[in-house]
Amino acid sequence: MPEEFEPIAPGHSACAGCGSTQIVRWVLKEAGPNTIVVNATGCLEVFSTTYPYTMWRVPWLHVAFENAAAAASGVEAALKRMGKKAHIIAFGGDGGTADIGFQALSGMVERGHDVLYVMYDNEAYMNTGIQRSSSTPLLAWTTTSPAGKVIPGKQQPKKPVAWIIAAHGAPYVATASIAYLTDLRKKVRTALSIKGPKFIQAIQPCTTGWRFDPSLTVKLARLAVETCYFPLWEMRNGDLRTFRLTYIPKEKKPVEEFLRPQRRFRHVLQNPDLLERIQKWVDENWERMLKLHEAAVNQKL
Ligand SMILES: Cc1ncc(C[n+]2csc(CCOP(=O)(O)OP(=O)(O)O)c2C)c(N)n1
Ligand SMILES: [Mg+2]
Repeated sequence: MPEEFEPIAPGHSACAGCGSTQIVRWVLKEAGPNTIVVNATGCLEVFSTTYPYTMWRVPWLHVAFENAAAAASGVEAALKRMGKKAHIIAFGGDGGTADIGFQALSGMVERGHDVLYVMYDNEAYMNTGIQRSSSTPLLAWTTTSPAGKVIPGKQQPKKPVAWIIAAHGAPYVATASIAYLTDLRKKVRTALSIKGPKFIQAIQPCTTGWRFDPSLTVKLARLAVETCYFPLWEMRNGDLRTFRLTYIPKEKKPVEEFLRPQRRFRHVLQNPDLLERIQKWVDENWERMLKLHEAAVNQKL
C-alpha cells in the first residue's frame, strides 16, 4: 500500500492530549496535498505556527478571528479566476465559527462557495483563557461563566450551530468525533465529493479547558457520542428527509460518564439537580434526533 499523505509535521506546540491536531490530521489525510487551508485565529493557528516553524505541509492562510469563511470564499474565487483546482478547507474554533465568525460563515454558505468548513469544537474560547462561547454547554464552568453558589456555570444550552448551517440549505452538513475515525473520514470524503459549501462540526476534548487528564482525550470524544451528548449525524441540502444518525449507541450511557472526568463539571457532579438538568437536555435533544432519523429512514417525512 502506498504511504498515506502525512499533512502535519511534528514539533507543534499543542497541549499534550489536544484533540484538534487529530481532527486536522484526519481531515487533511482525506483531502490530500492539493489543498489550501484557511485558519481562523485561535489555539490551532497559534500552536501550529510558532515562529519560525510551521506544522502545515499544505499551503496555509492565517486570517483574523472572525473571517475564515470570508477569506476561504476569496481563495475559491481567485482559484476559479486562475483556472486552478484545489480543495479549500477552512478551520475555525467554536468562537471563531458560531460567534464572531458566524456572519462570514452564513454569507459563505448563502453565496454557495465550494469550501469545506470544519469547526473544531472545544466549547470555549480556549486560546484567550477559557471564556464561554455560544457552543459552551449548559452549566459548564468557564472563566466567564464561573460556578458559584448562586449561578452554577453557563446558564444557556449549547447553540446548535450545525443545524443552523443545515437550515441554510448547505449541500452537506455533519458532526464528527475523533473517536469514530471511519465515520469522520467518510464524512470528509463525502463532503469533498460534493460541490458547494460543506460544514463539519467536530467535537474536540480540550484537556486544559475541560480540565481532564490528557490521556483521556479519545475516551471523552467517545463518551460524548456514547452518552448521546454529541450525536453523530449528517444531512444534505437542508432536507430533513436526508437526515441520518450515523451512529446509534447500542446502550445509551448516562451523561454523568462523560461529565465525571471533567473538572469543569465538578459542581454539577456534586448536585443531583444540576446533573438532572444536563441529562434532560441530552435526552430531549437525542429523542428529537432519533425520531427524525426513524421518520426519514422510513420515508415518513
Ligand atoms: C476581533 C477579535 N476579538 C478578540 C480576539 C481575541 N481572540 C483571539 S482567539 C480568541 C478565542 C478563540 O476561540 P475559538 O474560536 O473557540 O478557538 P480556540 O482558542 O478555542 O481554539 C479570541 C477571543 C481577536 N483576535 N479578534
Ligand atoms: Mg474554542
